[in-house]
Amino acid sequence: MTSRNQQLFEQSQSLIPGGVNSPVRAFRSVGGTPVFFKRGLGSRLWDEDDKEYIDYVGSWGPMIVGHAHPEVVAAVQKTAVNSLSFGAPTALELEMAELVTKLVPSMEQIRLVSSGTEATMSAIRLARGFTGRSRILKFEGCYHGHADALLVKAGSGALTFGQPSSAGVPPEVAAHTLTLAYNDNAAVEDLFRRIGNDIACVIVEPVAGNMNLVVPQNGFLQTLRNQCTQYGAVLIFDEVMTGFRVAPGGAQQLYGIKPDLTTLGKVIGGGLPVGAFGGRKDIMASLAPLGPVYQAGTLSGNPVAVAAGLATLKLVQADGFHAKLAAATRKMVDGLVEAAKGAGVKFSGQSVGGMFGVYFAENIPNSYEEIMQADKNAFNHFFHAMLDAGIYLAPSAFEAGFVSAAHSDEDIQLTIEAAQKVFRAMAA
Ligand code: KE4
Repeated sequence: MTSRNQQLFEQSQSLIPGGVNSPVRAFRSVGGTPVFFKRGLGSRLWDEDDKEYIDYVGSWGPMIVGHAHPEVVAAVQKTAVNSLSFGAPTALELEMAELVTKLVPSMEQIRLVSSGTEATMSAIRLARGFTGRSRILKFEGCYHGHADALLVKAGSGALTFGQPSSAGVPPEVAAHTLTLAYNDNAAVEDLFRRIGNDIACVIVEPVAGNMNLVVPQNGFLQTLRNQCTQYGAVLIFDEVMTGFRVAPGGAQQLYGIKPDLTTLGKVIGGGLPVGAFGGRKDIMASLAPLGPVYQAGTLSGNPVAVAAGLATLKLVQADGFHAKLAAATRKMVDGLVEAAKGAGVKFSGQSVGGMFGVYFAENIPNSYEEIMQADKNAFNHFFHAMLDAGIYLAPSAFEAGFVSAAHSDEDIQLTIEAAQKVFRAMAA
C-alpha cells in the first residue's frame, strides 16, 4: 500500500522543485521518501501515516524547548489576535533587543531579519561597507545560508579566486570569497600575512554543524580573533546554530572569544522566521538609516515571530537549562558509542551543549577532509534503520543533530536500545 508520505511526495514534486521547500528535506543524501510531518509535541513527531518518532532534528535547531511548548504557543496566540504585522516598530522588538544584547554582550546593537541567510548576507555587506574592503574569508564545510557570496568553494589554491559552489553565482562575485580548511591556523596566518589588509571579514561557525559536528581545535578561534584584530578585518561568528544552544551566550561565551559581529537564527525565533545580526556599535552605525550600508525587510522584527522567540529565550534562561540539555545530549551520544562498540561497529560521536555529531569513523573528525573519510553508506543504512524504529535523525551524514529540553530519560533510553538492535544487525 502506498503510504500517505509517498502520495504527498509524488504530488508535491509536480508543483514544488524536488517536492520540498529546502533541499536537505528531500532525503537525496540518504535516499528514500521524505517524511511528511503533521504534528509535533515535546520530543515527538507524527507523520502523515500517524507513525510516531523521537525527533533529533528539531526543525534544524529552533525547537530547543520541544514542539508546541504551551508557553510558546500561548505567546503566539496572544500576539496574533492583535494583527500579524504592522511594518512599524513595536515594543516587542525593543524587548527582544534588550534580551539578546544582555545574553550576548558582544552584541552592543542588533538588527532583526527573517532568516539566518538574511542575517549573514547583511553582516557581510555591513563588514564590507564598514571596512571599504571586498574580500571575505570562510571555511570549507561551513554553511552560512545561500547568499551568493557564501555559495563558494575553495579555488585551486588558497590565494586564487573562490569558485561558485552553485550555478547562478557570477564568478566575479565568488572571486572575492576565499576558503580555507577549518582548524588550519597556519593557513589563516599565512593568508593574512599576504593579503590581510584586503580582507573585510572572516565568517565562521564557531562550532561547525553543517559538515556534521566539527569543534574548533588548538586555539583556532583565538587565531581568527588575533588576525582580524591585527589587520582590521571584522570577525563574524555565525551562531545561527550555536546561539543559545551550546551555552546561554552561545559559542562566544563557551570559548571566551569576542567577535565583532554575530549572526543568529533558529532558536531566536522559536520556530517562526527570525534571524538577527549585531555587534560593535561603531560597526552597526554604518547601517541605514544611520549610515551608507542598506539593509531592510518587510517582516523584520515581526511581532508574532518575535513573541515566539521571546517565549523560547525566556525558557532557555531557566536555571540549569544548558547543563541539563548538555547532559542529556552527552548521555544519548555516549549510549550510541557504547552500543556500537558492543556490536563491533566502527563508530564515534561527540556533543557540545545541545548539538551532537555521530560518525561511522574510528576517530572523531576534526576537519572537512576527515569528515569526508567517514563511511557515508553506513550512516545512510543507520539512518533508515533508526527511522524505521521511530527515531528521526538528520537525513544527511553531513548535519549535526539536536536534543531538546523536552527529551526525557525514556526517550534517550529508547534511542539507545533502538541503536543497539541496529548496530547488532549491521555487524551480523
Ligand atoms: P536559514 O537561512 O536556513 O534560516 O539559515 C542559514 C544558516 C546560517 N548559518 C548556519 C550556521 C546555519 O546552520 C544555517 C542553516 N542551517 C541549515 C541546517 N544545516 C538549515 C536547514 C536547511 O537548509 O533546510
